[in-house]
Amino acid sequence: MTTVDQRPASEFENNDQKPVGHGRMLRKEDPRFIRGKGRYCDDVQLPGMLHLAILRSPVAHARIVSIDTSAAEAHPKVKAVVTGAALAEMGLAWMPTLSGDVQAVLATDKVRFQGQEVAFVVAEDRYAARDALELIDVEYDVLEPVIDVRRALDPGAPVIRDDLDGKENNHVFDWETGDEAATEAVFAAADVAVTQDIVYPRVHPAPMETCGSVADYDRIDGRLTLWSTTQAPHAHRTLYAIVAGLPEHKIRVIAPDIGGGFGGKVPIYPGYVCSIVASIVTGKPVKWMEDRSENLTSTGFARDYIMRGEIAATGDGRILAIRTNVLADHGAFNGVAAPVKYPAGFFGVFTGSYDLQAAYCKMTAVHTNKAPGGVAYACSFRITEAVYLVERLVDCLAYELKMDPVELRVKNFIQPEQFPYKTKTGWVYDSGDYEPTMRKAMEIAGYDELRAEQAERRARGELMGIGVCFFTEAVGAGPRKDMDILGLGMADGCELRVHPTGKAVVRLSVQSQGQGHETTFAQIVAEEIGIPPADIDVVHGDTDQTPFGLGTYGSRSTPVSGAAAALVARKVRDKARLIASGMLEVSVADLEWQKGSFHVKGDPGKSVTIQDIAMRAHGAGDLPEGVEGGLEAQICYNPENLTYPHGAYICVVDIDPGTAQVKVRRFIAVDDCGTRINPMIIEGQVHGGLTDGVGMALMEMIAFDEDGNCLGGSLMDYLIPTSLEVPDWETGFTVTPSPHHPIGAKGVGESATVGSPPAIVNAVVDALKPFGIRHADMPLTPSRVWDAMRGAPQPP
Ligand code: MCN
Ligand code: CUM
Repeated sequence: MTTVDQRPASEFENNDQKPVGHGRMLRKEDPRFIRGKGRYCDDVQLPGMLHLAILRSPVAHARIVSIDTSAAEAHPKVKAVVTGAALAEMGLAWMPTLSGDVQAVLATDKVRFQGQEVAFVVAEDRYAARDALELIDVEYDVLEPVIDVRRALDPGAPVIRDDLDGKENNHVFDWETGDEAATEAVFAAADVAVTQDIVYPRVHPAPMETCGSVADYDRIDGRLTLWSTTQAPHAHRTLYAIVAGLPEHKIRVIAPDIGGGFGGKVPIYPGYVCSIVASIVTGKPVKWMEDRSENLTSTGFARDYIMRGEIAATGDGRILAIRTNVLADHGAFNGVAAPVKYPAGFFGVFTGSYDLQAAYCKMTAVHTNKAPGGVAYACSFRITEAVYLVERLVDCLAYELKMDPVELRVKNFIQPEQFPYKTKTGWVYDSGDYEPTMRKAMEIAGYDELRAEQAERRARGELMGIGVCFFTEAVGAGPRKDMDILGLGMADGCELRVHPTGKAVVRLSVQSQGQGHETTFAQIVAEEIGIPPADIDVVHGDTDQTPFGLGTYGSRSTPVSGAAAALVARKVRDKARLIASGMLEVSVADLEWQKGSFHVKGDPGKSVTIQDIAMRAHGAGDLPEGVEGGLEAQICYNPENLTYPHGAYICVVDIDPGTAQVKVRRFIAVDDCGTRINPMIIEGQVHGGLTDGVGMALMEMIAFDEDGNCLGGSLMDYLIPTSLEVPDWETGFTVTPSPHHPIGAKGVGESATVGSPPAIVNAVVDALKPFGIRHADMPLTPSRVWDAMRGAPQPP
């Protein structure tokens, strides 16, 4: 079923059919955030707490000859200095990564990227810990680094991972999907085939809050409490139990308020492990907080894909096949969060929103002497890269066919009656109705008028560009049979308790980093059981207080935990119905539910509210036979499939012909995430993601010099956009519910980050059409645009 709601947002969102649940409710968490009263990791203060600082490698590749810690140990405020050798004695020098590789907690043999953890100091205060780092003397024997990813597999390239048995090169994996032979046959017979090399540069999620942790190991009862900046507290707890050998029931992981994660807080970082070790060694609570440079140079990067894309079509613009070859730079340790049986989100959607005859992808990942990472930054497991590839390729094809990019897309859309649609790589898109979404974006933009204006401006020598992107995402990992992290299945628990007075607490396994879960999950439950959202408390981010689940990433909270919350509320409602039948002395079949109360069919005057029922469930007196006291339930939800949100984005840019500076004049984003729980929060998610897109398309890149020095160690060098660089966003929506989600909702948290870079780059390339340019690589800084205008070769 597909509904394209054409009413203005305000009307839809204040629909009086929805008095309790879904709607434009202000965020419950904001009173504390806007008053500066959030409780972040660095706000945790414990009696006797010590501070930890990490010594990091100044070079990208070197053998450690010796480490002298004696001067640091002599510092009057220093309590401990720990090196990799000391960790090795405890069996803790290496830890598993999310991809089943291992990563050094502290380097023992070699350093493999600039910024790698080499030793740590624990001291009475943060300043003393930092000062003492300078007293540690490390002798390095510098080795040739591997920086250019294209050279990583050259014969004779230095082997980075000589720690791994029998490793003789820098190869990580080869993965493929689709049908190579069938795709080749379609290409061979096609009228047109276009090939384009496309780079998605290494970028950083750059959250406002850097990473950190406070570990508190209690030597008396052997319990470890860890406050940490994590997007996945339960998964982390299990991994700590496995790595450190601590019993899992004695570990409590708390993710307090988090100042942005964007994927960068999915992995376990060495710093977290160091703080745990430090607390065990000293018997005191130990805090570790990164500074900005440490965050930018050592925590999980994103993207870094070098792609060769090919697209085949008929002469009149019927797209037949897409083929791509990807070279992925995974850095020194393979820390990509990829489910064991699920190669990459890339494979799920690189065929885009189009009905193809064949597709094939081959991907090779390699090690380089750069920081590990790979999941981060609103990517849904590399969907960002896939959408960029296909949406750039379609524009390259439009360029060659001299077709309008919208017309070409619409002509090839998967049609509404084809859903559920099985792609040529075997994934099933759950629902979609693409053309109305595209038309709506064109309507808001005034597409035809914009093209007319562009023609006039071009005639005057002005550089105006209009860029289009139409994306389909796959978000909401599981189901557990297909997806896991290190063998932990991707399903989510949820628990709901209604207290005697009718107030409720819902406990989630996912954890918010700014997405407003305290509000939207209260709304989901409110909609199902009729208790107002203000009376529902959302508890999350504490393994002692919440059921097991795999955490927040891949925009999975709404698709997975949101479904769990709706279903657990329905379970409670079912029990409430039994109790109501006793209270009203009618059979269950004679009861009707209406937003918070049961009434007798045909007699609305005879009714009980959910609050009455809650009191009865806990109160004196008999309940119907077989009904236990209390009003609560727990479930574990295993999604049937991913959800597939889509969107149509149109970007308008002007380029200054004298300075090559790109200005984003307008940006229209029409998103379809199925049923919308809180339209204001969705808008916030979209605004944030669009701003991310301006950053990646025009400004951001983690660059290295040939020695492997990271050139973007501060926000002076690693540019991120501010309100000055972005236009007033123009948003719209359509609603195509997910058929398998209990309330029809799809995820939206990453949509705009995924969909905006191709729209912006397509707009810039469109503006540069008079120069005969078909492609230019991000970030489209003035110097790159200038070079493109002058026909200079692209940088590597
Ligand atoms: N929502 C809704 N209706 C829908 C879908 C979502 O009202 N149909 C609401 C949700 O209830 C939730 C928010 O929108 O409050 C985002 O929901 P969802 O799409 O399920 O995504 P998650 O909550 O799982 O958030 C993760 C996603 C990811 S993976 C990244 S990366 C990212 C993003 O969220 N990181 C963020 N947005 C972020 N926003 C902030 N402020 N900070 C981050 O770190
Ligand atoms: Cu890939 S960033 Mo989000 O999925 O946490």
